[in-house]
Amino acid sequence: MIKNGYGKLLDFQVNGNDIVINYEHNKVFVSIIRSTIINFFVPLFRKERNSKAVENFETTHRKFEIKAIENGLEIITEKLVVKIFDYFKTDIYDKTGNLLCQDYRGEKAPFERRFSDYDLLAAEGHKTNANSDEKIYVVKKLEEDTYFYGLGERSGHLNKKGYHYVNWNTDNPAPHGETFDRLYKSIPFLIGIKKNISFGIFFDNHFETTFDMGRDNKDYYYFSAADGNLDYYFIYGPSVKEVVENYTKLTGTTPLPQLWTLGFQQCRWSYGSEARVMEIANSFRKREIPCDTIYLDIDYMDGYRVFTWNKEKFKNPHAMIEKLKSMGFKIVTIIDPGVKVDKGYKIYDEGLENDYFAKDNQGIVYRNEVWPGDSVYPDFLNSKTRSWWAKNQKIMTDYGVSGIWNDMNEPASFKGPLPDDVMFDNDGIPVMHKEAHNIYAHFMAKATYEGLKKETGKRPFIVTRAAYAGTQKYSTVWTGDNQSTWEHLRMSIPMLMNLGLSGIGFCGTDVGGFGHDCTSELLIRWVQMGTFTPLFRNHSAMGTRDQEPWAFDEKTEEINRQYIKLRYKLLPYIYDMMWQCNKTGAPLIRPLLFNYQADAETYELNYEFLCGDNILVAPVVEQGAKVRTLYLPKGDSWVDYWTGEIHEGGQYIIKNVPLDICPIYIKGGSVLPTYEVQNYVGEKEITKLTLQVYLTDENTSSTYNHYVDDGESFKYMVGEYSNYKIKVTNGEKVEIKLKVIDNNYKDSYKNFQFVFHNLKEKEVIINGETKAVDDKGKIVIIKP
Ligand code: MIG
Repeated sequence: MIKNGYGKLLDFQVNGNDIVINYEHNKVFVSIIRSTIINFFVPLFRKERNSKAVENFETTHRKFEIKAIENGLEIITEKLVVKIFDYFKTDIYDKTGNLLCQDYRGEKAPFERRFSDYDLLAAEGHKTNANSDEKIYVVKKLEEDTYFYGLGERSGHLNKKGYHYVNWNTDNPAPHGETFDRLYKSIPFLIGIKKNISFGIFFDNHFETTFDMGRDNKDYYYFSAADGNLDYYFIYGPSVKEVVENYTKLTGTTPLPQLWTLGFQQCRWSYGSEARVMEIANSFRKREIPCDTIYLDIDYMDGYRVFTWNKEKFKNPHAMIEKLKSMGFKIVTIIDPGVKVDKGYKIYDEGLENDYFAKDNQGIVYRNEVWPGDSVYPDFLNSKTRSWWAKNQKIMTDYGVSGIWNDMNEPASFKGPLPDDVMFDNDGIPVMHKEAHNIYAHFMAKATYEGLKKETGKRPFIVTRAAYAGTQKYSTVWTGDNQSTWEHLRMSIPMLMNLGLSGIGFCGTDVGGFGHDCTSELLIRWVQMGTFTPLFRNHSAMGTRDQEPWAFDEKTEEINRQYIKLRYKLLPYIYDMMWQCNKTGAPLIRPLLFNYQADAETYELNYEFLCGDNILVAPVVEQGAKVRTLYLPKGDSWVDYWTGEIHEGGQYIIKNVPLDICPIYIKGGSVLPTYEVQNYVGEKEITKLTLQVYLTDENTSSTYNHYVDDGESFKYMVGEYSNYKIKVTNGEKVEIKLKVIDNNYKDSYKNFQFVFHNLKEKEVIINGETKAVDDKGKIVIIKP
């Protein structure tokens, strides 16, 4: 529904994959993107589609039928039936006639919002109805048994039914709570499940948008925008997995990361001198707590001038970083968008001279204030600004920096928000801030990605705070300024799961919490959870108590070490899952429903998750907890990682959770590839892959794909990787087939070791040969 409405359907024309529908008051364009993806486009603001999320997406000619029906038309693809009527009312069915998504036929009727009998607030012009002045809105009928997910980074529960959210990238330093309707990222992608059928709606509009999942009125859900085009995709599953796969086909998947980025990372606002950085680095090595990465927060700079160093605190950054490299550490430095207004400062002068900054409506470079004081904002929507910014990365990589951390890119501003009419040149199609805001960070990340790629030739590592749909192509994200509270540990789990479902495969939270003082117990429980999240970074704010793994007591340190080591042991598994994520969009951290959609018991599990296909984690999220209740989904058996005990799926169990135990369950039949623990990636030459085989049910078989490459370059893109297929059949005997599918990575393993769990003295046959297991009855080594 839009301001002028549509009126009656007059006629329609078909042109390749596109259908143009003429209404009395408007034209609607429907495109058959795939048999499972339909795009609806009404050019209310710009004539052309103006997506910043979808790049280089090719469609070939699609097969579909179209026919006129009473008051409308019907489009039939291989998977969907789409009926479009007068007033652009649209109903979408699957091929067996299930109604998946139906436009609501009534008027929007928000709940009453009362102030007082004499409605002072309303008289003063305050809105009484949510979003009644939105320019565009689409209202869909809501059925009771519908569950919602996605929408990026959100506080609150996993299932988004009953929530109301706004997409407007926002840096709000107050402790994030369930009442927050907006955070740093805008990902207008909603997933629904209704009667075990899943679909997605991607509303590709980067103005301020709103999603309301039945909060306004239990009979409908809607999405709306302050301005821009109506441009949305209906994406069919029927599994959530396929919806996510299709969405990431459109917006891109997470690129394969460098292996070290999956190791442990230590951050702090700020390690502000070379001496302190070295002290931290030495501590990790001395204490044998694995760690790959140390971050430098804003204080490494000279007066917060981006691309500079405080040479008093860091006399010779290059030498320091070389030293750290020899110890196995990679350095990631923060780079904010705000450029200090300062004549004689190279970045400012260059930007000014070449017109790289955003301007006010009078054409004067716009100023606000951020960390460096008076600052200007690079116009990242401009390709020439991006090329310049990309080149600036060389300043950092020449010092030896391995990754870049982009903060404050909502963009944040200390002197009030940027006015709507701050102008971005946007390659000659000027846009106002209200159109640029939500995609600002996206283009900053893109520029950074391209710069790092060019300068290092390696897979870029970037962490960004703000993002839009599709930013996963360029950057990892973290969830900004959480607090060291139990509530925030809890909140982070559904938040990361929904980020994953929203295409962001590489994400994490500040482990231990950013603001506020952490406690030993909270850090332990947070590290246990972080072990299984893609970005595993401990970070805390200026002025808070120390939060490094050793900052509390020996027991806390020991448990930190134990879990961080577990992470390094699991690296090949986590890397496999990131490889899968790159191919299909399937996120590492995901809700149980992603793999067990037929089991509706999984739909509202907020505090447990799957780490890839094979590991279920139910972190302890309460202070002092002695037990943790958790659900094991139907359809598989589950092996308690700690005790080896086997549980049937489809039941709740209660697990004792002393401080050092985080409940971890391995899916029956799993093969988990593991490495020898290292203090950092590359410390040891890995010549042996250990395959942990979890045997449970008799007469079952399972397969696992293991991927390996050099872990840093782009050579895998020209085929330099190896891929192994492992098939396990658990019958009277245990039969293993280990096959090399692709064998183009020259430095691949020399040995494979199998570790059998629950073997029960069965005969083991590997690639047709009976193999002797060792005295523990468990280990076989072969050279293929
Ligand atoms: O206004 O760079 O979310 O991780 O340590 C605060 C200082 C700016 C906010 C980031 C946080 C970082 C901090 N930054």
